[in-house]
Amino acid sequence: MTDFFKGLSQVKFEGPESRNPLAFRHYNKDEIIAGKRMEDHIRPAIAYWHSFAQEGGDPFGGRTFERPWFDKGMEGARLKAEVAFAFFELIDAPFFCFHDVDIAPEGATLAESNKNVRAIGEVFAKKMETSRTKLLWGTANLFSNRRYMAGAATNPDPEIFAYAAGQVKNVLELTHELGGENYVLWGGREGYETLLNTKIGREQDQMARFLTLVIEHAEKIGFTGQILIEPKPQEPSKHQYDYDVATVYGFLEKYGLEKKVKCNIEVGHAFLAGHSFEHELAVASSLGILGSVDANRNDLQSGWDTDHFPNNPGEMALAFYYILKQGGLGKGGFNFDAKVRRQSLDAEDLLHGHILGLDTLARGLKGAVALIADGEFDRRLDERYAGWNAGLGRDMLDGKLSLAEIAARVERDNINPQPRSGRQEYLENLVNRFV
Ligand code: XLS
Ligand code: NI
Ligand code: NI
Repeated sequence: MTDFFKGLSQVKFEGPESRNPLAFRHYNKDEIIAGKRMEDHIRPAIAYWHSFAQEGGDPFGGRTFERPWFDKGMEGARLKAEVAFAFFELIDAPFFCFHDVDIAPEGATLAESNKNVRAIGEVFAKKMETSRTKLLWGTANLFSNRRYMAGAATNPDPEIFAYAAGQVKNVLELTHELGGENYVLWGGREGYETLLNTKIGREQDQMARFLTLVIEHAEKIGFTGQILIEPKPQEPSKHQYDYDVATVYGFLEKYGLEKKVKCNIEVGHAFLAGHSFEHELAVASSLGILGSVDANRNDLQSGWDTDHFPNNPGEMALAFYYILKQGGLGKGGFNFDAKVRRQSLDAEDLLHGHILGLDTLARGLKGAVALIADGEFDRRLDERYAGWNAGLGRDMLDGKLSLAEIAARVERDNINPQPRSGRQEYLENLVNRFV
């Protein structure tokens, strides 16, 4: 048992009027919305790394958090697992996510590291017999250790590719054994710092080979979860091969993997790529590769992937709009890839962060459901493109007319199109009614 959360009890829904800071005001997991429990729409997950491994450091100073499991090797890792599952219960989380290095210390060899990960995996399995918290996804950290400074799959040294494969095999199998519903590959250092020492085509072939090996192994062991790539444009590598959703799709298609892999889209990464979060979701959904979400936000003034907890219901409403339109995230969910700030030292700060995130998602979800139920938003969108449903529009789309025939049609019918308002402000007002 752990007394890390001494004095704190399970966070409950108390409604918007509640003055209790340790209660949900909007997140009400069992409330039925658009035919489904709120929790089943959101499928929220706790990120092991940010909540239990993060030390509160920044580029100018190290650890600010004092956690009784830090620097204590495997004994600390076991305590950390105790604390993690106690937290899952306090926040009533249906899911969690982890990297191998978050859960267990690295050993001197791959075999030793993997053994440590497996030992904590056994602790998880035991805990999960009685806990309701399931595994949304597992992943291997192929970016922190110095061996990965020039990439994992895309490293010029094939032995590093091989080492990474040994790590991924272990975590993929553990993810499968724990009933994980997805496996994520974030290409942390799959990119380059300078072109002067880099062969881009060579490295991309390596990355595709690695991904293919992962897919094949997943099939071999009977893992039926989603394999997800998490796009991010910079940081840590100056140039990353998984820049954004569209880039990832082009990569997947080039290597014939677009039906086997989807995307895990992170709010802060979308922003770094110069997009909005909803843009990335809409693109992924239109390409059929919207798999899961990393929920957070960036500090918009200082930039970078600051992994704040989400606090913008309006942004989340637009996100949910695209998710609901494709019928939900399926096996995916909303992983809180978010951390409390380095001055947020206390155990209860972990609760405040997740309450903020969950209430924000709940408000976003409700807003999107109301927007869709009202119908005007979709109607307006359909009307804007109605010309393509019949006549000239239909014929051009269906390939019935050549360029010359289209040109002739314009002259014959004296087509002289008149510009129409895009009604952006009207639509922004419309959305505002619901969020
Ligand atoms: C880092 C990424 C990372 C992935 C998992 O920016 O968001 O946390 O989600 O490796
Ligand atoms: Ni992430
Ligand atoms: Ni990130």
